[in-house]
Amino acid sequence: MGLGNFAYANNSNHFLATQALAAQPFALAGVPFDGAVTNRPGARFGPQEIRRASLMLCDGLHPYFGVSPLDYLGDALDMRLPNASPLSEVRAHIQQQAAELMARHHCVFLGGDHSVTLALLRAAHAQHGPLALVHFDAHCDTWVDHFGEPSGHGTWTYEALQEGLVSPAHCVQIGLRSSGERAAREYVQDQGGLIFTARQLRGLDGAGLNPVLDTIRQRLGDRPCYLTLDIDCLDPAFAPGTGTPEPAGLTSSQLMTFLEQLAGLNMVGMDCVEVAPAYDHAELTTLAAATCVWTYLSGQVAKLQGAPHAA
Ligand SMILES: [Mn+2]
Repeated sequence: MGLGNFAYANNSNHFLATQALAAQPFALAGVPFDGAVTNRPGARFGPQEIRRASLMLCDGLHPYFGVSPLDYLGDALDMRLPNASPLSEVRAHIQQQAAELMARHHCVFLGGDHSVTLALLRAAHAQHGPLALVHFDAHCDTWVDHFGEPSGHGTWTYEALQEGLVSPAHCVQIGLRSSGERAAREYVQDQGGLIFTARQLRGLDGAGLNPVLDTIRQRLGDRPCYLTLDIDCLDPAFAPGTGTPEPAGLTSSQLMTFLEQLAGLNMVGMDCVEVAPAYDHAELTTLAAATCVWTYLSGQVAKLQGAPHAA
């Protein structure tokens, strides 16, 4: 099978995978931390199960982009993280390890809960300056505290904007629908960014999403862009294995349309977070996550190759 899938590459005894990473333009890394969740823990097991679910994605070309990312991809395995230290210390570890990888590769990180994204954005910002952000989520993640604690998996977007990591006008949130006070739910819009709620996107798919996609492309332009995918943006029918599921979410095909059609943005990195395999059924969630990561990587490899769907 060769270096046939993310799972295969995750075998640390696999000589080809470990040797290949150094020269590969793209790298995958797990961030197995879930110490900042509000509700159900378990996302620390996301990386290994997403890799396992990638097994069948690796036999051929992506159906839209017409490429396979595997010849361009190495697996940096999972970050070594403390899991009983204050969140600020965990994030410092994540940032340092992410910075080292980002200096050498275009990276995709597998969470972990969404608190890890703040550390990843700090590393990306150090390299690229204020970023555009495409943020798929059921939740706004702009709460100013975490149920009395200063930070958690629902505060990172607020913190990223406060720290200037993300340019407010170039921040777009897609799929929001959870309960919450107006000030938090509409914070990004109040700062000048864009929000497309799950309700606004109901019934829109394929070409029906073109006006939304055009608006996003025009707004974000060619600014370095980070994409963060909280798997709970999907309806629990498509992704039940997550800590904080919210009914009436995006469909897999809606999300795939976004990922395909936004590939032409100036992407500098991605994460896929909040996959909690213990709550999954029939690998629905890990398969969705693996397919999303594969689609993102295929889109970026297509650009590298000058393939027709890259724009
Ligand atoms: Mn989130």
